[in-house]
Amino acid sequence: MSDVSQSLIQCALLVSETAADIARQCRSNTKLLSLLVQEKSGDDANRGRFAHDFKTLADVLVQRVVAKRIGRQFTELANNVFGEENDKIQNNCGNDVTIKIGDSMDETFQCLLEALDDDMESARSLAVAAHKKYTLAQLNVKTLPPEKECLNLKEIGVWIDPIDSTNEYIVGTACTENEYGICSKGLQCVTINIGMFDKKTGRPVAGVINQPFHELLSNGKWSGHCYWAICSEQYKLNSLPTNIKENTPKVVLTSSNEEEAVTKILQQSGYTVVTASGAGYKLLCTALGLVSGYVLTKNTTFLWDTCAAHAMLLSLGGDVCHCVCPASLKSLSYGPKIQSSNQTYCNSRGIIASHEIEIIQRIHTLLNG
Ligand code: 2IP
Ligand code: CA
Repeated sequence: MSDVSQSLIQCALLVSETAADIARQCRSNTKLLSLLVQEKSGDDANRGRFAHDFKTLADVLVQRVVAKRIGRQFTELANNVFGEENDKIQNNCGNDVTIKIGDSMDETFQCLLEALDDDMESARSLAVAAHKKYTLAQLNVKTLPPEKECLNLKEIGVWIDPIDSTNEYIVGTACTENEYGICSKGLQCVTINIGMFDKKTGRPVAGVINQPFHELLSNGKWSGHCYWAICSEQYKLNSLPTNIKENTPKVVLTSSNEEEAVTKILQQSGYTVVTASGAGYKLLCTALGLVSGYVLTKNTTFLWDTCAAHAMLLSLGGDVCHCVCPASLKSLSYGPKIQSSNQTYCNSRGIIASHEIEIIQRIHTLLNG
């Protein structure tokens, strides 16, 4: 298929696989990983959640690759693709290098060479990965998205979370699923999230989540899985399992950082409370129907963590709402990045997410009295 005929959701899904491949390569190359784990500072850091917040070359590179590919194929969107990370990484000589994806692989290679202190082999393999294009047939996805999604591109903005659960990504262990099919931590909690929203209404309209470390194969390599959804005026479509509502256990996911008191309230109302890492992963588990919902009372997630999964939950008839919000139940709303400070884009009242509005209403009442 030629790039020109791709829909935005197809493009996002395909570039999420390029991103997943970069994430897997950086993870499997210990040299790359140890060279490039860097602590975030100032407004960029998620201080509410981590005493030390890190980013890796994979975070920065993935964000640039996704933004470049979408902006190139859909020029209307070129200035409307936003991400969690800034585009700089410091090399071992202490110089800030701005990561740029060139029009040619060689330009990207030259840039990576500087970031990687002239490590030719690593720079070349990452440049090849950054320019690699997949076909839909190569993806591990349940169903393929439509060729036309009828979105008005002039009104769309995109939020990218290049590597969600960076801390689990750095630690790099494989985890075993619990009885609900959920990993409480580990590489399985890492997701790449690409969310599309309507700039006028603030509503998510489409989303892609790629889980690069979905399954550890017997040869020691990881295979990924990707998911997509559209929730526009014309379509409510997704690649998620069907009939999830009938089979969902009365389980709620929370952060390991959540307040005891919140867990108690949920338990007293008959919910089993399970913790897992990664905001994107917890939202994905909710969209997959593994749990009834995800509750967070803290200000530790951002628009890029929630936008893609929010579109998925809307496509199922659910939602993602503000949690600590006694006056009323309100959906999270999305807007473009106009300031550099990450705190501006924080979901500061926490979140309640579910594939069923009634569950959100029940939990909202429980927690807000
Ligand atoms: C993080 C990541 C964390 C999450 C935090 C996010 O994003 O998803 O795991 O905390 O809210 O902002 P928790 O695991 O407690 O849910 P990133 O890894 O992109 O910084
Ligand atoms: Ca994140």
